[in-house]
Amino acid sequence: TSSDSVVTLLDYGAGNVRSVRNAIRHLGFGIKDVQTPEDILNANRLIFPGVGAFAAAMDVLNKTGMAEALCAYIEKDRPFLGICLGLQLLFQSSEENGPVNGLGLIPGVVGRFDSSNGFRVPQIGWNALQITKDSEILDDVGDHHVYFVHSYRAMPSDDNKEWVSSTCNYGDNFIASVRRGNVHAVQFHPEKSGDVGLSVLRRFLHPKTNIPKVIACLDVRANDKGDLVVTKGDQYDVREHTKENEVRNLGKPVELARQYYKEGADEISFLNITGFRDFPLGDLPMLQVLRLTSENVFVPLTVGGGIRDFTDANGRHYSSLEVASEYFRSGADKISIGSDAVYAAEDYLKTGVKTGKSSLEQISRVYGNQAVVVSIDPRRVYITHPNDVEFKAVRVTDLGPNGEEYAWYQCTVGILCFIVTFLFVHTVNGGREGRPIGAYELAKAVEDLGAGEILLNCIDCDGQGKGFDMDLIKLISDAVSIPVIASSGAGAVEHFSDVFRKTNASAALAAGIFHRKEVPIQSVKEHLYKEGIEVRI
Ligand code: 1PR
Repeated sequence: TSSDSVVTLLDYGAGNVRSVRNAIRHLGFGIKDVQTPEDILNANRLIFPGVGAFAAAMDVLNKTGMAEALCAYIEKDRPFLGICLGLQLLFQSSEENGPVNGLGLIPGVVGRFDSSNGFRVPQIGWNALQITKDSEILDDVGDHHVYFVHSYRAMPSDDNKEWVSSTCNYGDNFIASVRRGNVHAVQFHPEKSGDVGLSVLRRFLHPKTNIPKVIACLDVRANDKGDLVVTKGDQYDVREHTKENEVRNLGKPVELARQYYKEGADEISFLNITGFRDFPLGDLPMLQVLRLTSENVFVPLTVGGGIRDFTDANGRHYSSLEVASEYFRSGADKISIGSDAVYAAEDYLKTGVKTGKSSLEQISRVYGNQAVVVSIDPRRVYITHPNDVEFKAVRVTDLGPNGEEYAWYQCTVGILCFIVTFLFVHTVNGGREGRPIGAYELAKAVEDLGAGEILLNCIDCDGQGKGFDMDLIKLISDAVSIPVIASSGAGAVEHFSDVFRKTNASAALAAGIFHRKEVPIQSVKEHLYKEGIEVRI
């Protein structure tokens, strides 16, 4: 477990914090218990579920030196979440068996509810919040009720108004939550407040990150009759292993894209892997697919395949920028570059000079980095020792066929051959060629050259349904700061939670399982949600 996925818990043993522990684990985090004040100072993220009585809690905190450590931690604006008494202790003092001094970070005195106005004390039950300022962790709460159990409460005043993020009415209009920078505290119990409570904890644990995306990918190509079909390869081989050897046909691109949009896909990618293709602008059907899809599919569309400079049979030169522009005009939000980005990265690494002339650089200069995806299509190459190659190697989770403990990931490009037929010269997709560059080197180089996102495939895993290549995805998503889309190998809903838990991928893409209707997109979303990973529902 990386330190990002561990939360430090301050449990001074005064009561039951089992539900808080369970909720944290349910959301996929490990727990480190505070033993010493240093543990507080070293925490990445600290949860303080105060339990028991105010005076007894302050007594423990003062005696152990934890009160001082807590104040230092909070004054440094380190991520903090106080719950219930964990909110009250932040105030100057409490009337509970007191007055007793608190940590003194927030102006105000914690007092007892007034039961004379007909409200039973303690407040034990569900109540709604009035959100008074942007608190981030409460973003999903809205009108939902949350669970309170307390007899004492802090009241909003001019002195503490910079802290108050929501109030609640129970006879008094009391403080339900506070927030300043990274410091949060809530009077209610998120661990007892159902889904909406879990969302509060989740938002504290995963601050400000984009929620992971699920992308449906349609590999599109002309079949032997010339119709555009959605196909799907096994390790990039898209032909049926029958006598006719035809291109596998899994449906019509526009129809499938619409269906995936309705089922909740966060993005749709079209990869034009058409074999016989003079050049993309001659490929009117693909432009038509984009036009029709974008009419009623309202999530981002990416298109890739064949984006490069091109000279046609009549000697007319088309720049990759013109090709991309045509795609954008037809409804694409992003274009994806594969082979041409490999050549650009190789040149850049050789010379150390950004010429500005590669497709990648030109398109990102005109349309912005966010519009340019680089598709990496690497193949795993096992080695016995990481120094056997000049490329970045990883220690593999599963050993190679000869017990090799390491692998590097060799980038490949589509090979174009020329076929002269009766009237025309066609380019043919003639398989893939390994290049002298690794996925790691390529990813870093294209980030430098202006790529805004990486679509990370893996030929070995493609179509196998055995899960993503975690070694590869970890390597690349840790190496670059642009978003990385994990692709190739999804076969079950668990593969998606795995990739988001164990790597820094921002999105996961699948093709086969969606096309073959083995796993609907909705089930993936539901599974992620159940696993405590936030998704767009
Ligand atoms: O090199 O710029 O012309 O781009 C070609 C594009 O086409 C690249 O993005 C490359 O990935 C893609 N491509 C080329 N040949 C194939 C093939 O299958 N023969 N498809 C191909 C790529 C891989 C993924 C696939 C995932 C998930 N397919 O797109 O969808 O592996 O599959 P799974 O969930 O079924 O495992 P250029």
